[in-house]
Amino acid sequence: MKLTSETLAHLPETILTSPYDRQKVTAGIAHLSVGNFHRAHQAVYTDRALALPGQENWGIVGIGLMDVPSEVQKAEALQAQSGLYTLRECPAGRPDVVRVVKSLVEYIHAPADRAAALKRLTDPAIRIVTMTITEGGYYMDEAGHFMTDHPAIAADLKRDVPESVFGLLTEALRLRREAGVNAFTILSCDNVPSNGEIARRAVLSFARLKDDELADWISRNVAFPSCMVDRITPAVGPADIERLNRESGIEDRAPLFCEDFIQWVVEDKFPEGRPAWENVGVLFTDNVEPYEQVKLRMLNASHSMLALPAVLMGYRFVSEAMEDENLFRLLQQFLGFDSEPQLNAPPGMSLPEYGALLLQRFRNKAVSDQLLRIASDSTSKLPVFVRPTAETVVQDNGDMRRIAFLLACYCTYLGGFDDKGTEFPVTEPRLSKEDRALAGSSDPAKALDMSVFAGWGLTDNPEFVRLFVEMRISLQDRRTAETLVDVISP
Ligand code: CS2
Repeated sequence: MKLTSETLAHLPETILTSPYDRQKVTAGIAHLSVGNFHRAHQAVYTDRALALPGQENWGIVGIGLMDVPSEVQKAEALQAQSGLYTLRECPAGRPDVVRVVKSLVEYIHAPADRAAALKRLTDPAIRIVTMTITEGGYYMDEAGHFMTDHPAIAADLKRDVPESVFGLLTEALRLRREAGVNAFTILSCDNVPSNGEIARRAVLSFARLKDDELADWISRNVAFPSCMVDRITPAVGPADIERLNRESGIEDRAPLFCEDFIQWVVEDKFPEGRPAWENVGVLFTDNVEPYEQVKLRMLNASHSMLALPAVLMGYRFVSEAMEDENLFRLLQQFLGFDSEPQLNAPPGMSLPEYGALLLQRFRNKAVSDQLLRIASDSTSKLPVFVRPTAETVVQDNGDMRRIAFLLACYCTYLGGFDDKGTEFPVTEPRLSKEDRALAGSSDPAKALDMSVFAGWGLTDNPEFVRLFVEMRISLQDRRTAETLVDVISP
């Protein structure tokens, strides 16, 4: 059965839907960059909220931003399906649940119709703009300043019709101000600490380069709440599409799968209103920071700590790598000795329990998340997920083996061959040529001059430099598994 708004009423009973009449739903949220994670997370909470009374004006209009073939395909698929898609939630040891998510009521591919995207963003009905533009998408340098000189930003400043996220937001806000329409709230849903503040800094910096007065207006009128988001959502390849459709019996051109765990902690700062997300499992708080810190520095950092060595060891799936006793111990030690001691637990949360739960989530075979998905864009992820922990360990002259090992694995991973000599794709869109050359230099210490490590203070500690060089040589001469044995030994 093809998935369309016509077939929605005739889905098999095994497929769940949130109980509301989609015909009555209008868009109140615009989401920029509709990745898998958005469709498995924010769109799901909103899908639940739309079933509550008085919520029908909080549908989502998705806006795709990237002009690449995969995004064009996704746009075509979602447009043909009126924004509908199936989502398979995969708990460990219990049957999967398949639902059709209905909250995405419209989809615009901005590169194909920039005017339509801008028009939607200036529509007074849109009161919240959410976005998932990845860690590196905020153009922050190592000191936390917006990269005003970055070629992508400089190019967008010259365009009449903007193409970047910040150009689009600034232009939409300018048009709203001109038309006397209230500003929307901007909610970043990326894995970045203080994502609200970072989004504010990026939007204001961009706007300031265009028009000082507009920047002042934005700073007075736009709210930028922070939030912590969590749900493991693997990439979906052609074989997954085939499998998911075979299992669900639905012909869906954009199906998804994810774990059953889901969490969203949001700062309650929505002057233009928001869906009743608090009634469908979202936690609202005045202080998101401790939740963000714990999630990024425990879960995301462990993901990197696992993925980079595991890829080199020839593993391709997270659950498979978690069965390697030594990798498992590496994560336990990283969590227990490096991350947890540096963190404050949010109210009612136990860090050891949180750590144990995340290891259990990683072990979930039904999800079979891809290590290469996690390893990709490590150049943007390591400074966000690992840097704060690494800085403290190195500054305190603590046991620096795990950090040195991870960073050494990152450099080897950039070479694109695992220990068995098998080539794997290295997706590092933000790695500069200079950094690539430093990582590949015959002098292993040179890699510490890469801009990805700028500001970490690593070279201030000679013992760290010694360890890092030792790890790099060991990775080359003895390979990853043997090096790991030394890292986890007492
Ligand atoms: C992962 C995240 O990409 C990564 O590095 O750590 O995508 C992770 O799966 C999500 O943040 C889970 O909420």
